[in-house]
Amino acid sequence: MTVANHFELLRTDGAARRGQLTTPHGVVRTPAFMPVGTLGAMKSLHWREVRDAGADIVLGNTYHLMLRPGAERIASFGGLQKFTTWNGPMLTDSGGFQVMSLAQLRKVTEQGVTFRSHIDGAKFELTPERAIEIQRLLNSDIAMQLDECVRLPAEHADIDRAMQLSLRWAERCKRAFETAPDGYMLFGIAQGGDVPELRRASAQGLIDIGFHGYAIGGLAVGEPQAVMLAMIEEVVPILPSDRPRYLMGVGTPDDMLEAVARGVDMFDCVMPTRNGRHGMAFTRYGQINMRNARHQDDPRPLDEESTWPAARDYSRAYLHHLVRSGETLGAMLLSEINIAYYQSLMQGIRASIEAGTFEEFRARTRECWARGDI
Ligand code: PRF
Repeated sequence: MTVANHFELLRTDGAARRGQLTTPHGVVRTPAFMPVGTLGAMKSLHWREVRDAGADIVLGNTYHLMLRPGAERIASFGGLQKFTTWNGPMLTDSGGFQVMSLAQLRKVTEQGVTFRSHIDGAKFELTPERAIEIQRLLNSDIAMQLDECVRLPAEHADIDRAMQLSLRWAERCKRAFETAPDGYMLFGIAQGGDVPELRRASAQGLIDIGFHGYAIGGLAVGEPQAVMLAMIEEVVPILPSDRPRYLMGVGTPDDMLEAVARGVDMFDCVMPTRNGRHGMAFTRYGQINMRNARHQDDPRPLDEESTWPAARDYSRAYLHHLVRSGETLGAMLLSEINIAYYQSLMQGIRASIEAGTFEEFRARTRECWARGDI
């Protein structure tokens, strides 16, 4: 059965792609960065700020939301969009990856994964069918298949086993998703670690099943950036060019720029918000650690040319003081500044692809990062 397509490729520039994905809750301009609102909240930010910063779509997590407040409860409020007031597109991760990093006593079988909640030890089971059911209850615009991601480095046999299991789960997820209304999407996730032939087999297996979009998982899990980029280069040429490609859990601004240059359309990462809460600022001149004492008498803003007010209005000395004092406002300001930087980078990428000048944009952006903060 053919799978409906909600992605439109508007323009390419080299391997870089400018597109748009139409979801039940709105249009997503790609390349897109999805800020991570794991628990139905963007840590330290108002939804208004997330929208104003230029995000079209945000990410939520099956694992966290099934534990608290529970998928059925969110469904009774009309889904995540209504529950949270974020009235735009939402993608939800399927839970397997978070179970592996957070839950206790987890066990993977053919059937699915069983685990104990990291909150109160309660026992749960997540099968491919339940992962889809939960994401439907959340009213997620884009659901992800349940998969198993192995951390690198890993043995070939383990990578192979997890990749094959993920393919069987992909098939079960596809079947479970068949009753979803038109417009809602399910993405498959390619695994295969750092082994080129397993990566290709995974991508081909997913295409044979057929999805609305294709994610590349199992990367940024301990391997060097060069390996990650090499794996993207293995998978992208196999993927259908008329479907969106999503690199999961990535990454730094540099990772995203390089992945776009290789044909990736979507990203998500906790880095801008998490690092912001720890005193790190992302700017056009790279990452700046605001805890550093060199900022304590510095009257300059983080970036006087930024389109984001907080990056222009507050002195580095004040931001340094807030971070050092553990003031909530420090985490709030750096989180919004970082999300705004990530979104402005994506906006710059999109505009340059449209203008056919992505390579110049990439070179200029890299030069700026290399110059550093002076
Ligand atoms: N699978 C899922 N979610 C993920 C990953 C994955 O491999 C990654 C790996 N970078 C981040 N988030 N389901």
